[in-house]
Amino acid sequence: MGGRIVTEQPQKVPYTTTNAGIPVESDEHSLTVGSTGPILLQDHYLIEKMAQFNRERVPERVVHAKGSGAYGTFEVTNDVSQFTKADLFRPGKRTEMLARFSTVAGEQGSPDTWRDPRGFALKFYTEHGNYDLVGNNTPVFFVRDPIKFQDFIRSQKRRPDSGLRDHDMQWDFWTLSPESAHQVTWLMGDRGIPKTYRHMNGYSSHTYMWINGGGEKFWVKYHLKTDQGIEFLTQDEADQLAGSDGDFHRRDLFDSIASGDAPTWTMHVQVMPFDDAPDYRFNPFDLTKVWPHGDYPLIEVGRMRLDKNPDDFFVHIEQAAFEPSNLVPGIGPSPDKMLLGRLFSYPDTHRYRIGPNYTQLPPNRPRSAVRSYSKDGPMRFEPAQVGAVYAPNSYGGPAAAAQSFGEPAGWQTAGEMVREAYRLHSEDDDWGQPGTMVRQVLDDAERERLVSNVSGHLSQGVSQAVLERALTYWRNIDKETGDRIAAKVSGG
Ligand code: HDE
Repeated sequence: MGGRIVTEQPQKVPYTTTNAGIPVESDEHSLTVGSTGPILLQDHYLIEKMAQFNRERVPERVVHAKGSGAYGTFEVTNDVSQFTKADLFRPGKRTEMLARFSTVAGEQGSPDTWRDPRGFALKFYTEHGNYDLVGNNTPVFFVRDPIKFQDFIRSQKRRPDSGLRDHDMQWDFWTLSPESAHQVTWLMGDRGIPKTYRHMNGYSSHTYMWINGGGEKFWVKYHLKTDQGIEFLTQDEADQLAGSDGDFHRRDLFDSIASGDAPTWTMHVQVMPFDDAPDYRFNPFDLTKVWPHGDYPLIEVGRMRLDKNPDDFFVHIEQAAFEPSNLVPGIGPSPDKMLLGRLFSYPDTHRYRIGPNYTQLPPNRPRSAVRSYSKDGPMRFEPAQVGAVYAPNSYGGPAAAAQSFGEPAGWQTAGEMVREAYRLHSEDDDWGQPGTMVRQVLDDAERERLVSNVSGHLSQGVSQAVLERALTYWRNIDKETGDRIAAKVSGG
């Protein structure tokens, strides 16, 4: 015993317990027969630790796997009650909310600064249940039909043979899907790598319906403009950061909020009168198009502020379940095919990824009363509403109140069943809006970076046939830009 070093007394901390709250005997030594073993099956705590560890993961999101989020508040700053009766947009109203920002194609551990659209998912805990606005940092998307989404995503993720990402697959799909041109132009420009999550805008992208207190309907698109200003990273800066700090955006968001520098965004909407839709110059429900602000100007709605970090990332952010089908009274879907596909897909993915009772978990639990007739299932922990477990009943169970809230949907439909692209409006083409963006929205320096980003991308593993198609694709968007990309790719 003579040489034993006496260390400082450790600080007094509470005792460790098993998951059942029972005090455990050691954090460091399993129970053995003698000091050389064997280990005893009665060491329940050891077995619990190993078993729990094996079950620590839920499947990562099939897209948008890497993300970061925070809680905050949305406060209405303008009176839009003439367009919607939704309680969260009532003048002066404050609503608690959750936001999650993400990259799309990378896995959970992938670098934040890879070129990609960014997810911009919001959940508002309203008086009438959760309202989810699940958008991106760009106002358009690569495809306009949900039947193509799975193929699109596979072309952006990893090859089945090598497990590598592959620019040839990406350009092959894009150039065979000209409707992607507008989104690819956004992606290859500065918006493809925001400086931080705080320095990007959010968009509903889709058109939604708003319904006012008198039952009048409007079509709307949401824009959340960053109050921090839009900033971006160059390809070189992003490449450096991908190596030195893969969690750069996650760290920035968490540290900003922790240091009291809460980021804010101002929400605006574009509002289209319901009857304008059929004769507008392009299909207003086409997700590959924006509505020019000259036609439908921005109207301010309110401000969102993110000021509370999660105290447990897995509980609050990994298990956060956003779904475009969460629409509250005063807000409905539009006939956008992509949106309608998404109404099915998200709750389906949550049931698989998290479990059928995912709405009882802290980030997903409505702050308003839940009186649904669903019951039981794995990990259910909130007791069913007392009264009755079936409807209709004569024992005081809840009864639906359609008359008070009104049906959320409600546009007229008629026609033959068809499988076809939008083609009824004069400007339902694929090249017009990206061409306008390149020529009229971007300045010289932005166009220069676009040319450099595209040519750099095309110079990495793209086959000759796909490369030629890609040059035609860019010449279709804008002849001069296409020629400049061609010159740069061939070393000019
Ligand atoms: Fe998503 N998308 N998506 N998406 N998406 C998912 O949901 C899907 C689309 C978006 O932070 C998944 O929980 C289909 C457009 C965001 O948790 C999945 C279609 C837009 C997030 C899914 C689309 C988005 C997702 C993966 C075509 C922008 C992350 C796991 C019809 C307007 C939300 C999950 C978060 C996540 C399906 C297209 C945005 C699989 C089928 C367009 C921000 O359900």
